[in-house]
Amino acid sequence: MTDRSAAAAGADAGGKLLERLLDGEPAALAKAITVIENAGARAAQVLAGIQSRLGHALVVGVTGPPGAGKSTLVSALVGELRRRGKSLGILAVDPSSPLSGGAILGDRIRMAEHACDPEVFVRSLASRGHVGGLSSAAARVVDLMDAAGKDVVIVETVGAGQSDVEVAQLADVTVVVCAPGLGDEIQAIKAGILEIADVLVVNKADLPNAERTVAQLEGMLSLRDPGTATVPVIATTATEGHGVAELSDAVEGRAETLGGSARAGKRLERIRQDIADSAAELLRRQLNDSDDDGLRALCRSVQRGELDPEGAARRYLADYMGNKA
Ligand SMILES: Nc1nc2c(ncn2[C@@H]2O[C@H](COP(=O)(O)OP(=O)(O)O)[C@@H](O)[C@H]2O)c(=O)[nH]1
Ligand SMILES: [Mg+2]
Repeated sequence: MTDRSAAAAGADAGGKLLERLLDGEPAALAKAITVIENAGARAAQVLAGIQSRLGHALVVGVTGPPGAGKSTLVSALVGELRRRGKSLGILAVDPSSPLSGGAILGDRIRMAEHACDPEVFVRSLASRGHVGGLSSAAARVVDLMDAAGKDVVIVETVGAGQSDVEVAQLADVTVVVCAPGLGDEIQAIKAGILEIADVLVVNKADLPNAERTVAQLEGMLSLRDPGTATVPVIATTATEGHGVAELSDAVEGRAETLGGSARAGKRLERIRQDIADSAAELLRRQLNDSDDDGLRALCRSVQRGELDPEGAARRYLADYMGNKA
């Protein structure tokens, strides 16, 4: 095959894939996710092709400490939202898992009850090998699920610091889950996680001390925003489905309060962040590979004490932008 006919065949295959993806075909969605995980020209083509079809899905982030019952709760929430007629995409993100390609076994088992439902699409992402980092890989998978027509996309992440905040940036509504008797649950929540919560859940309400945990959280919230109760605290027993309808109401209510324009604004902010990340990455690569005279001269200036590294960086950027932008 000549280069040109190979490129044409690739474009055709990409075009068909895009069409099938936008029709919501589960196999095409799975294939498209693999394509964008592998990056390359075809990935760029798929990502460009979906941009005008984004913004339909409500993106719900679910985070909290390991063992709080997030996956069990997500499965119960999926059941409730299916009864409300919604189609769903679920993305489990585990920054600590070295497994690739998506088998987070426990989560798979917990989602098994939805395995035969074509309106429920489940995918896992592990930490390894994503160009541009885990959170941007997750954002792209969410976009694909959105483009495939899912009404709600749920992103579950283990509460492990930075990942929570990144989920919050990805999500329209962020649900923070904790459980009584996890020991450090309140500690984890104090460490910034409260700031990102739109809805707080105390799961395992069947265990002792659940009410006390609810009261503690409500106390912390009222200290933060005296007189306002914008973040509801909901007790659930995910294993029994208790409180799940109330949680669905809270999530859907929050989405309504937020409105379409706020969600579009969040999306623009995310795109801005993606562009900034890509620009920083390109510049880093350019600098690492660079052997240009300008950069070498700046190094010598720093060595002679004429400039500090930040000043040199500013000068390099000014020259670089002047010449290339
Ligand atoms: N008693 C009780 N156990 C639960 C509840 N929800 C989940 N679990 C159990 O807690 C464990 C951890 O659940 P999982 O969903 O994997 O938590 P995750 O790590 O936050 O995703 C599992 O053994 C669940 O069966 C609940 O409401 N009550
Ligand atoms: Mg889980």
